[in-house]
Amino acid sequence: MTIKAFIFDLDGVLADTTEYHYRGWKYVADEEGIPFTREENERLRGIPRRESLELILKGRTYPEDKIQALMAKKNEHYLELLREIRPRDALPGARELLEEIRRAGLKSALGSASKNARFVIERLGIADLLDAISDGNSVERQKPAPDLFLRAANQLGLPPRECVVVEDAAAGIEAARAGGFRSVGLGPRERVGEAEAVFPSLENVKLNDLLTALK
Ligand code: B16
Ligand code: MG
Repeated sequence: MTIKAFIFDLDGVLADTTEYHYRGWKYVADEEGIPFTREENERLRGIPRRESLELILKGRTYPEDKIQALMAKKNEHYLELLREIRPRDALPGARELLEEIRRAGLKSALGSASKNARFVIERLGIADLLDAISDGNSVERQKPAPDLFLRAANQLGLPPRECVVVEDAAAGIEAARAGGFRSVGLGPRERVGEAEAVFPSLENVKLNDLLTALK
């Protein structure tokens, strides 16, 4: 089956924002006196804001207004850290691959759980290389539901089997498979081993490497 498009996750695939998400949540967790480590943050990859907070709270029950306040505080802190984000913060290989995909006449879309995705791609200077954008504001059901990627494919006018989802999170690979997409995982096999093909990152990865791995 011909591959006509790639749907990229943002955080951990195109943008080096994982540490900023960690620091945002760490700030909130410290204020609440809740232990929160980098290792625990790893499990929040691809997980939307509210579900991330629920995982951090580990069964502690807070009233709704407090939940809203903590999410707002994390986001404020995250946005503060993002003020410094520049084109050089695109992950190695990301821009080159987007450019190569465009030159080859294929399409690229964004499929990110983040509500800050548009801001980030503008700041990275890659918005013009994306033909469609689906983000945390676009659908109700987030990853591991396939809705975000299905919407992106729909925007591109392509069926899922002609689109490759590129993801760094287990929840994202699960979403890709649930939607009938081809899949590429970035990172350790323990995390993204369910993908059809796995690479450590996009560094030095050419379009042809992806197409060959998916044959
Ligand atoms: P926000 P992705 C995800 O983005 C992040 O991996 C995850 O850590 C974050 O909690 C989620 O976006 C929501 O982000 O708070 O900015 O709406 O990996 O799907 O691009
Ligand atoms: Mg991600």
